[in-house]
Amino acid sequence: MKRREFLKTSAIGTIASAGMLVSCKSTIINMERNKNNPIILSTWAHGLPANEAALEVLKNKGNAMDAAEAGARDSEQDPLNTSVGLGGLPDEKGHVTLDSCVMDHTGNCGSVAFLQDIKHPVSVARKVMEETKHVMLVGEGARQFAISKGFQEIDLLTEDSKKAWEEWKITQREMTPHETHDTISVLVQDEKGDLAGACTTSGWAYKLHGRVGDSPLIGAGLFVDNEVGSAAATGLGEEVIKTTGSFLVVELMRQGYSPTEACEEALNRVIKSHNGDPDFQIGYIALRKDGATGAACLKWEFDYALSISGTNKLHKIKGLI
Ligand code: SD4
Repeated sequence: MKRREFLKTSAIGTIASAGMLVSCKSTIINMERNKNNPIILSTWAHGLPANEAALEVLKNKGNAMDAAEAGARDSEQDPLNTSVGLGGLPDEKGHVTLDSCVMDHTGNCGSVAFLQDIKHPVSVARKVMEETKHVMLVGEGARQFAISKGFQEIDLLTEDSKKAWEEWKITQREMTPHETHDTISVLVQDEKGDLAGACTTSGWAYKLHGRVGDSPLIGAGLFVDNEVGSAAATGLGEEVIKTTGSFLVVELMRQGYSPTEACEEALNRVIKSHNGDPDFQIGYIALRKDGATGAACLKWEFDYALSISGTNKLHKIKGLI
């Protein structure tokens, strides 16, 4: 087993990590590879069934990427989840438009944005990663690519979502993603210790037609660095994008912050840029290479599901402000 030592030196010092040198702070963290593998960490309460689906894949010899994809698919196919895939609330024009990305332990990634009529955008994102030279496909091009790969076209607007949209049209009340949260992000560490992640959403309910959030953007909605850890976001995508949130969380872990401290520090920057009083939600989850996990949210409450050592449990945390 490889042993990594993260050496935090004073203010701008160095981290010595098996030959890797990076700036950081003081203390030594032994980055032993986690022995409690596998670990699955997912956003919100529907992270519980997503974790189960991911675990099943791992039990059948799937790797971290297979498991993260399976977890995300579980939410995508759930018509009762109004923020993901089938049954997702539409944009202002009544179109369900989907954003998703995946990233594996090699640093490879794939993404789709503004994708319509396809039930499993996470699997299309994986195909972009594995079967094209590109990272990201959007809109009609992404849809055509999906169809060319055998994905079925289906109407994702359920009767319930249509009804909700028709009611919204009467008032056109401004909503934030927090009112209809439930984007699923799944972070997995498999038995080999490899990390991978997936993120998938229908985004901000009743958004402008064409709006894309953080969830398909590598570094914003999701980031995986197999040396250090992985992180993923939920909440107001515009604000996650402005701080490249998930990348920031992983970089802070590289500098020696614990997963929870890293999530908090990333959120502190948002709090500062909104004069201490942001009126929206962002939640981060983080999984470090040594198996430490953490999460934080800006306001109100946030739930995440953690599956570790055979137990899959929902954890509730309070906002920083
Ligand atoms: C977005 N981040 O499109 C997503 C929304 C979300 O829980 O996370 N909802 O901005």
